[in-house]
Amino acid sequence: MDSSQCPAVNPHVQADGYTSEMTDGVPKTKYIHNLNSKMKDMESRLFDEMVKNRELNSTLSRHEHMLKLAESTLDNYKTNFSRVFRTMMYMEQKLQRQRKASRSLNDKLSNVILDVVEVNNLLTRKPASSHSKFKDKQVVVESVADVKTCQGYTGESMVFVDCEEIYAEGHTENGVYYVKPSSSACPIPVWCDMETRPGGWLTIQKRFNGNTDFNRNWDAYKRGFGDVNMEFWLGNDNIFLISNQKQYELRIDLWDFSGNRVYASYKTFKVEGERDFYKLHVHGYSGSAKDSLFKHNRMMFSTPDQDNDARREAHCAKEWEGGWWFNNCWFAFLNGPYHNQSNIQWRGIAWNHWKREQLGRSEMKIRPIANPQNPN
Ligand SMILES: [Ca+2]
Repeated sequence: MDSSQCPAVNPHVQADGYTSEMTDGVPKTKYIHNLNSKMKDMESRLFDEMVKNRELNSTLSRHEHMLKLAESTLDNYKTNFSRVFRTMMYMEQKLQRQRKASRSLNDKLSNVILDVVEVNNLLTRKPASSHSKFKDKQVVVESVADVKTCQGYTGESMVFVDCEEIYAEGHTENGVYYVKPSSSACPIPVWCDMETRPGGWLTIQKRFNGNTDFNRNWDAYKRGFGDVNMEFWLGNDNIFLISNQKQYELRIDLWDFSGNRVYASYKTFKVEGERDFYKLHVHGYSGSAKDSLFKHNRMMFSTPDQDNDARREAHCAKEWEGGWWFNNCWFAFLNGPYHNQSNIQWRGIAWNHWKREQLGRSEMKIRPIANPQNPN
């Protein structure tokens, strides 16, 4: 048979139907089949990745939401913390104010307790001296602190708290009388000036001849010294007790060596107790001596052994040899050494606004204000 008559056989088509045309050494049909297979595989994996991506996006969204919630909570915490912090600061300030108020109350309470203790100390009693006849005999200044019992005192005079009450009872003669300050248990001898108008002046200091030494220390000025009939200092404790039982005025009489006399009057007078160093309170000057005491108002008492003055670089009481309410150091000074002459350099009794010389006599005396509500 003629080969040309035989059906044509495609040399690239094999029995399984694949053409034998080759691509990259693989029959083309098989190559395409492989590609399709790979494509499907990739599509499948792409689909899986898309699913995973959606899940990741969903997770991310949840996390973002949670993060926002956390931020919001944190903001709330910050706000609350600021509020709590401000509250704490407010409470701390309030606590500090309360502590301060508590300290102030404690101080006041301590002062009250000290006052009570001080008065109690002064009320301690001891036997008192004779009380029958006082005039023209020596009567030593007696401190309330030294009076242990009131033995022998039964008379009416015991009830008088100052010379003004004695005067009001008709005793108009100058002299020594016993008065019992209202917070004291026993009487003390005092000199009552009944002649200086309007009468009833209780004398707390008197000097006229220099026989009594006024250059003394704290304890002597505290208790008082001298003879009530002569020269004396009544004692800071006594002055404290008497001047605090009512409202008192002060009168100071001064004489020079020629017998000239002036006076200084103050509407109010009071001294504080020992724990306040017998601080002086004196106001409302009038008189003929001019006011030399104003610089001594609110000054504490100083003695040669206690420097409570306002002059830092000096000890006024030691320098001027006497106890007084020194400032820096003085305009008025009535307790210094007695010089029996006018002497500009050394003056123990001095009142600068009257005369810049030693004075011959001085008296300090107090009486209750007639009408405390209207002292004028
Ligand atoms: Ca000083």
